[in-house]
Amino acid sequence: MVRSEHRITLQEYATSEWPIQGQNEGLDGVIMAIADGSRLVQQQVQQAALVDALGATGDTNVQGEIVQRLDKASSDIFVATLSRSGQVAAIGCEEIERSVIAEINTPGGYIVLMDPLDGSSNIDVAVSIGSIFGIWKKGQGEMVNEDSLLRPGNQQIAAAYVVYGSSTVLVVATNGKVSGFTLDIEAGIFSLTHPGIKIPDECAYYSTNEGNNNVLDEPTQKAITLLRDKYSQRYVGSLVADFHRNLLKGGIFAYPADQNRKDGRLRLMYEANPLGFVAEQAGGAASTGYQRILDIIPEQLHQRTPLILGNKDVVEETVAVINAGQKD
Ligand code: FDP
Repeated sequence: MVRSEHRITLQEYATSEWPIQGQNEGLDGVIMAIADGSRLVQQQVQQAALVDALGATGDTNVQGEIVQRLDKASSDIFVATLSRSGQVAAIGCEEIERSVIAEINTPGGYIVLMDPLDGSSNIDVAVSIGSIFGIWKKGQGEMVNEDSLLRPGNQQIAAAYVVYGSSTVLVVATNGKVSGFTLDIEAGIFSLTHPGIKIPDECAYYSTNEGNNNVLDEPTQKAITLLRDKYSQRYVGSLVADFHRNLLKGGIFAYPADQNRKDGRLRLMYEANPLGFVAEQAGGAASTGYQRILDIIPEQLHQRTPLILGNKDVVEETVAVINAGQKD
């Protein structure tokens, strides 16, 4: 296959774009560690069935969910690459109950919260899955402990996610800039393929689990019906893949609270916050239905939240319908 032109590699982009004006020193190291880890996870995802790595470990995670063998492998891979970068003071992870604090408390450094493999139910069936990362900077000289991870999303300085789909794409958002990089699997190099991502003004899709309709309250049901009347439905069932499509094509993802999940289904610190940050940097929005996701003051590492995410106008309209209904 003939390659059209020289593309900027992630490494080239990282050294020129991050750190930004002398700030965020070492952020390039964190992003490169995520890229290194995702290359290894991509290989495992691709090979899993051939090397008998599919299926469950037999354990459940802190939320009582079944841990897939690839969940565990991905968690180990990213903890290793992030720790090796020397830039990460603490890691919070969906698969690990307590946070992982670096042995040496460095004076600078970053705090990373991650869902190492999002979309567990799709692992065994060759459907797109991904990894999600929120990145915070710790204060100069600050010693981190477990509570240091409980920072609101509006303090993130960057967020990233990877989709392992028909191609492997890494999307990185920093202040005001969202860029996508595609992995050349043969060369093992990510190159810039999606510069300056902005959510299209036009909303094409809505993504929600319609099977939950009967357990939604009336205002939320009404909001979902309005989405159904206007847009096409696309629901992969991996948040990261649904979000990626909606980011590039225009769309809204909704996993609201319902009778069975009063606090919602998705995790605040390593799903909603990072993707909310990416959405906002790309011109979109993220809400619980009542509050901006990034303004939530977290209480627990693994807390859940309702999530309405995507095109700003459509998120705002949906939130307005939910709120109007509550006042009736
Ligand atoms: P999964 O449990 O398979 O990891 O992170 C939770 C998540 O997937 C999201 O990726 C996905 O959007 C959602 O749950 C799917 O939930 P439903 O099966 O209830 O639709």
